[in-house]
Amino acid sequence: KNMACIFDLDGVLVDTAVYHYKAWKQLANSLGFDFTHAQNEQLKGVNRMCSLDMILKWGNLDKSESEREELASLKNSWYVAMISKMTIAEVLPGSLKLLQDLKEQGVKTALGSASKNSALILERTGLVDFFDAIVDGNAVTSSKPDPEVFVKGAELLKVANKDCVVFEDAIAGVQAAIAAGMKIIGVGETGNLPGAQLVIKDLSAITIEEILSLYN
Ligand code: B16
Ligand code: MG
Repeated sequence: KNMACIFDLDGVLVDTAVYHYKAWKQLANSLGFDFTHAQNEQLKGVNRMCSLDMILKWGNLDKSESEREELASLKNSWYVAMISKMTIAEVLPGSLKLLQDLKEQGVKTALGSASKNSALILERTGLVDFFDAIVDGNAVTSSKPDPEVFVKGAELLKVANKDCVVFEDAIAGVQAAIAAGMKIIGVGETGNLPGAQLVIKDLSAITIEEILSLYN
């Protein structure tokens, strides 16, 4: 079957969500406020500038365009310092095995990430060679929940949207995949990701056969 798997990066393949959280929290604290864990959930999958705008709103702060650019790049410098030290050990359980199996069986794969730092992360963790197409924050204009990132991936793989399965940990990402007309396997806690066909704890909890059975 001409189907494909499209993987989100942060929170699905690698454990970088914790670094985003630390860096945003440090930024908010430096501005004199804090935000909750539940609020942080809303930032997942959302691009850098949109995340900053949400955080500034929570802190009731109004910043000019140039101040916002500065704050975003400050957060990014902290984040990049953290991910520059990442190792293969931070690849989440089951990711490597599933990517290997998909490659062996000739199932097409794409990355569908909002991050502009995906190249560094893929290089640090040795995952780069597993993808037939890479679509990240540098390749799109609209942030998840807009479907652009996944639609571009399907186009590059020459697979119909309805024949793509998206792996996502974020509410915004699940919404993007729904808008693209794709199937969704949620990664994380059940109940947290309405709209997913299936929610698994991590990629060690799924096989290619189970992925293919979503089409029956
Ligand atoms: P960057 P994903 C997303 O990656 C993260 O979940 C989100 O928290 C982050 O703000 C966004 O990437 C942008 O990342 O600042 O590195 O460009 O989950 O879509 O792989
Ligand atoms: Mg994610």
